[in-house]
Amino acid sequence: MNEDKQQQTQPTTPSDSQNENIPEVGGGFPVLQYWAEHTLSPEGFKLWKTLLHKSACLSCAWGTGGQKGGFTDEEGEKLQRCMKSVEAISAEIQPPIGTNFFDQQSIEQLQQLTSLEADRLGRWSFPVILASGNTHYQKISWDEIYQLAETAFKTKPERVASYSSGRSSNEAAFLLQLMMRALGSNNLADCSDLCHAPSTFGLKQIFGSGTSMVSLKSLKDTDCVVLAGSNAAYNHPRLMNELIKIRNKGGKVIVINPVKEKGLVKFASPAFIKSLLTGSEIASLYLQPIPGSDVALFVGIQKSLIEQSQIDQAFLQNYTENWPEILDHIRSTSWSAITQTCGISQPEIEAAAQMIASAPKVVFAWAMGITQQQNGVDNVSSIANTALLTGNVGRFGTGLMPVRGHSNVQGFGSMGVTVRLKKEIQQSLEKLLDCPLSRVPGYDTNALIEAADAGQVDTLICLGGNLYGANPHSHKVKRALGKIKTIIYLATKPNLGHFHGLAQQQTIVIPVLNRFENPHKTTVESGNNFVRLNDEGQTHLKNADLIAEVDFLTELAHRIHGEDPINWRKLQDTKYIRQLIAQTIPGFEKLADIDETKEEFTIGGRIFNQPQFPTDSGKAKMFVTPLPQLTLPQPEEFGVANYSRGLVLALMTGRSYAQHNTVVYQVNDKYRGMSHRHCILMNRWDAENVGLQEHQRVTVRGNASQLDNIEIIYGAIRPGSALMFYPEVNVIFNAPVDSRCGTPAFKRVPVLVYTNS
Ligand SMILES: Nc1nc2c(c(=O)[nH]1)N[C@H]1C(S)=C(S)[C@@H](COP(=O)(O)OP(=O)(O)OC[C@H]3O[C@@H](n4cnc5c(=O)[nH]c(N)nc54)[C@H](O)[C@@H]3O)O[C@H]1N2
Ligand SMILES: Nc1nc2c(c(=O)[nH]1)N[C@H]1C(S)=C(S)[C@@H](COP(=O)(O)OP(=O)(O)OC[C@H]3O[C@@H](n4cnc5c(=O)[nH]c(N)nc54)[C@H](O)[C@@H]3O)O[C@H]1N2
Ligand code: SF4
Ligand SMILES: [Mo]
Repeated sequence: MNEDKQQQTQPTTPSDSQNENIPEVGGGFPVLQYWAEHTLSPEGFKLWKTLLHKSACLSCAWGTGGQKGGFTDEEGEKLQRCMKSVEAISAEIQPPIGTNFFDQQSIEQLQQLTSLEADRLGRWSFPVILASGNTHYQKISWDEIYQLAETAFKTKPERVASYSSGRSSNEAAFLLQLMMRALGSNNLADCSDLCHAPSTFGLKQIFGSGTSMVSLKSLKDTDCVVLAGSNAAYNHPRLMNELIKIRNKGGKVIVINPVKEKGLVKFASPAFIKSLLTGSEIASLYLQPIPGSDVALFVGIQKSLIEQSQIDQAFLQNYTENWPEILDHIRSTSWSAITQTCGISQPEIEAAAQMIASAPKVVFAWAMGITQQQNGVDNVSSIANTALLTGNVGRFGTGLMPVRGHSNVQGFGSMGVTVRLKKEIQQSLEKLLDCPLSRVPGYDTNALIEAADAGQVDTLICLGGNLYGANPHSHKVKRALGKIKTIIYLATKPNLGHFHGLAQQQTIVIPVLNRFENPHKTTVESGNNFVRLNDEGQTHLKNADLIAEVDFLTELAHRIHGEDPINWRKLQDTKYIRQLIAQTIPGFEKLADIDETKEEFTIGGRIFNQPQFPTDSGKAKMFVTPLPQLTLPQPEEFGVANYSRGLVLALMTGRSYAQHNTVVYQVNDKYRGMSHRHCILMNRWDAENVGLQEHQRVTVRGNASQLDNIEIIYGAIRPGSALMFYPEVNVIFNAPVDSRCGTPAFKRVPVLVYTNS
């Protein structure tokens, strides 16, 4: 094993690709151009209609739209809709898949499609089945579906599982878990297991509450944002408006990211004319640590705060537990261990500490760079410790803010779609169902794949998402899903999971209506804990045979469970589901009469403007965060017999500019100069050190398999690390998970990059 390179002698601000087409700033005119092209195109009318519909944006959890109109945020600010929203809507308003399409396309042919091609097939518009031995998906009637599904659910409860993705409504999510728990199964895997589970787990054990504690209003009041492991310029563009405003009033933004993301250096926001013309500076300080090393960096910041006598001793004494242990750990961790682990020099760490100490109010925000690590929970704890040491929690304008993913992923967790159900919810569900819930622990996503691979799952229902594409080690996932007897996918659009994630006996795809087409009112929850009400809508898919998720789930539950103690069919009116939610889920009381009041609201008990927390003692409980031991395998360990040039790197896998998770909208990433999906972003120094060059084609090998013909692109990325796009890259590696919450280490994948030529 070899230590990650220290790179003290290497360039810390590496040069970009020589491609002169790369924009100088993130955002800007290309965004407006995209808006114009789409909103003025033949589909423009449908697009505008949807943008103006009273429903929350489909895309990310920053949350725009709802009752105040498509362009308004929860503070009533206008012009808050980004291009990602248009991208998501454009994909949903595609024409339907033709009724005889599957007669002509065999499953083998469909398996050749790329993610983008699969999405471009159009909308699912009639239910289909692929039975074992058949080569083509075939149309199937609703009666047959319910019969097959009912039979499939009549197996041992532990052998039934669900997986879900956070785009469906709170109502559908609540029904899903109620149906599963009524059956006696806690197997409620969810995309959050692959995403922010370490945030939820970490925050819950420290503060007793697992979500962001910062409201949008409070964020607007802060003086400093620490943004770690997030590429908000791509994935939460409207957060950029807040960062610009914070900088404009003299505040600071500290970015922590091994990649110097263009839009986090400078961003041109279409919301402000001046910003659009000249671009706005975002990062006041940009630190590029070694992937996976954030704990070391935060412990370094804490050490420097102690050395500068900048910690808030009174706050620690009054409002936290375990602080003496934390101080001991920080003091006994040497500067050399810190700088060697994270690769950031002591003066840079001290500058960050100074910036945090001198800001009256600091918000700490993070995303996947922090959570998708083997020590993701420690990462979150180390950020929380930094906030607590400086008294930046429990006060307006301060706090911890995980930047969530899918537009309703947080709602799924609140609704009880989780393997770690809150005690209060468990008790109220037991009352509702009039029986104890099963005590058999449920499968999270990683456990689900393992259980399926061990032949322990008979039936799987997927409420959205792409279980196949989202997980590491695609071959293994395919094999595991192939051992499940029945898989039922509820989906709006086709994705690779529907063609590769096939069950042993039957795979059924149910076409569903999305949020803005739903005949029922629904609700969702943003990452800022704000609940939005979505109005009823209509689909453009005339003569198609789609169903609302709630209608399918209630009918299925009725067939499985009968009418007692829940009258499932009555729940087809979503108003009654909201009443059950209001009864059973703490903080959602206002949902009981939201149909009448139309009042969107912030969930009670989540935003802390006082340092009192829902823990047993009322204090925040601090956790020691050991420094990670970051090693990379030797080249020989990859089992490649011989190669002429190559090196081992820590690969980060994530999103390009134009994709939403496993769904690719455009092949190129113009802000990183990657013109197609089969590129690896590398540092020039690394490449040239072993005789590789930009644009050369290489093989990238992980611990599961390899991808050939990958083009090297130079980027402003930390030496020793690289970046590639998922879902394609998921084929090459099996990732270790954080044992506390099962989240795979997608952001630190050891790979051998080599060539024989
Ligand atoms: N347009 C668009 N919007 C989206 C999504 C999308 O796919 N497209 N997906 C949604 C979802 S589900 C999610 S979870 C979010 C994802 O949003 P993000 O978390 O912003 O997305 P990622 O691309 O996974 O990675 C974020 C950043 O982490 C950095 N990083 C990698 N490793 C490390 C590390 O070890 N330390 C630090 N400090 N940084 C690191 C990467 O360089 C990258 O800039 O976005 C949501 N919004
Ligand atoms: N290597 C690597 N892998 C990763 C990640 C990474 O950074 N690197 N990130 C992980 C993260 S953060 C996440 S969240 C997961 C994402 O994993 P998933 O959530 O499982 O995947 P998505 O690609 O978001 O799912 C898209 C599909 O959802 C369906 N869909 C869209 N809207 C609706 C709806 O309203 N109802 C229903 N029923 N279906 C709908 C469509 O069929 C669409 O094709 O991927 C994870 N995988
Ligand atoms: S920032 Fe997120 S929620 Fe807001 S408009 Fe953009 S994609 Fe939608
Ligand atoms: Mo996510």
